[in-house]
Amino acid sequence: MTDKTFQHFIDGAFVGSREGRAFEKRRPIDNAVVGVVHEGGGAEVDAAVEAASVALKGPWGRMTVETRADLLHRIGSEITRRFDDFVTAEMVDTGQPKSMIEHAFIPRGAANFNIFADAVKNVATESFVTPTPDGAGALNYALRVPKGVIGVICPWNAPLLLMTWKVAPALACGNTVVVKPSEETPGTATLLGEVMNAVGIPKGVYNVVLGRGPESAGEYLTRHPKVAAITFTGETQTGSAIMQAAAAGIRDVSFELGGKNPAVVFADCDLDAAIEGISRATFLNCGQICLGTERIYVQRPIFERFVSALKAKAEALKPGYPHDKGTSLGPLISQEHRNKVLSYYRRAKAEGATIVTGGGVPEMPGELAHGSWVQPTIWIGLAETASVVREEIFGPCCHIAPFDEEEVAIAMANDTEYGLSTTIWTRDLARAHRVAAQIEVGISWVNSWFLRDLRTPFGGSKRSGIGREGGVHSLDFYTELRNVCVKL
Ligand code: NAD
Ligand code: 6OD
Repeated sequence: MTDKTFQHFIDGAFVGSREGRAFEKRRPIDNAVVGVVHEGGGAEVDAAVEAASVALKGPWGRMTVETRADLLHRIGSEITRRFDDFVTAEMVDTGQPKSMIEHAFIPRGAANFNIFADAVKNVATESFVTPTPDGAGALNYALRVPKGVIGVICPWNAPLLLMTWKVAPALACGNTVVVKPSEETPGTATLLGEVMNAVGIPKGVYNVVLGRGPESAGEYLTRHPKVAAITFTGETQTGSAIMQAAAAGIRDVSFELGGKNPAVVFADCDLDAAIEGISRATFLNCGQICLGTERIYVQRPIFERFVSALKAKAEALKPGYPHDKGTSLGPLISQEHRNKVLSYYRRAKAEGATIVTGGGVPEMPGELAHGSWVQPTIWIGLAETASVVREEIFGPCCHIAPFDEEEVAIAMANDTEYGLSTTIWTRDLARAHRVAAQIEVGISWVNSWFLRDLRTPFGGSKRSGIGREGGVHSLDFYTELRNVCVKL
């Protein structure tokens, strides 16, 4: 069944690839072909970057901040008005449960535009009065100016949320964008093109070129000399390739990359709350959340209770059709990703793990038997050197290890090349502050997980990223500060 053609959105219009290059879009629930995705190359990227460059000099470039902010609010409202279309597009692309997409992902698409529309109107710049020999002084003040054309490269795991997290502040600051969504998830990025036209965003401000990464739209976009800055979310290795491309033009980058996030659970915690929070952190979105937990350290007195309670949570998850009310677990994004996750399931066994639950593929009925399903999986008993404890798997799985002393838990949590997020569970507030300050990550949650305030700095340490986005940090990345010095 091939019922949809996904085209690029360039200069306000949907267009196909010039050379007719395209690939099939398969849905993860049953691996059925549900559409054809046009694949962009050099010609499409050139056209999109040209449209975005021209738009900078048109009405968009002359618009006041207030008018721009008003337009951004209208984008937020239009996403909300077309809520069901966005939910459906994301459900087809990712196969995740409708209830989760409705509650966690699509509302964030609208919220991203609303929050940055407000933020950009309220951001101040610095000014200094400088003494001069004649005593009259000089006044320095800084202007925020857009950087230009921003290249936005996105992953597949929360397509609308992650794309708009970058597009909204970029537009709020007066830039234009060329977006390259993941080859796996073309749906919501193209739908957003319709929204842009509906609310009157000038043509060329928002462009989408579909395609893959290497030797395809992604690589051409990152190498394009007229792209002023690149914002990327995805794998650390891909970040490294993009950084090399950006180096050629000395372009700025903002990177949100991989993670191998630890949870630290102290014996004095509210155990029910910890189980609830960590089961979301490990299994939500079938474990395909960069902030998710794949390593859990539990203080010895509650270790057995914790393991059996998390096992019960894992075994209660119900895989199935996304729109079924009882479904609480979706598939992985693709057969390729499933092969990767299952290779870690085999490796865990070979490395000597005790499998608490899962470790394989669930039996699915009918057409679902062809989908990218895996069982939620918990291991114990591995050394900290085991590959499944060290490498990002990006699936619904975790290793749980006991600890005795706080310092040991901190050391184990920090023994990784990544540094994105952690979740700490304790009733002792002094300990919570102490531990949070010592774990080497961009984001620490205490007695919670994925609780977001969009004004706060978001990003990773070590190999989990470069820079911070969120609130004023996004505005800093998407603008250039230009100092004006006036002799008085
Ligand atoms: P990926 O790096 O494979 O792909 C991301 C995007 O980059 C895709 O659009 C892809 O086509 C493009 N791409 C690939 N190679 C490229 C190249 N050489 N040049 C330009 N573009 C290229 O990542 P993924 O598999 O889509 O997503 C999963 C990864 O993303 C995981 O590692 C996860 O941790 C990470 N992630 C991080 C965050 C965060 O906030 N830190 C958020 C979500 C996902
Ligand atoms: O909440 C966010 O702003 C954000 N960037 C979340 C990332 C989720 C990763 O899968």
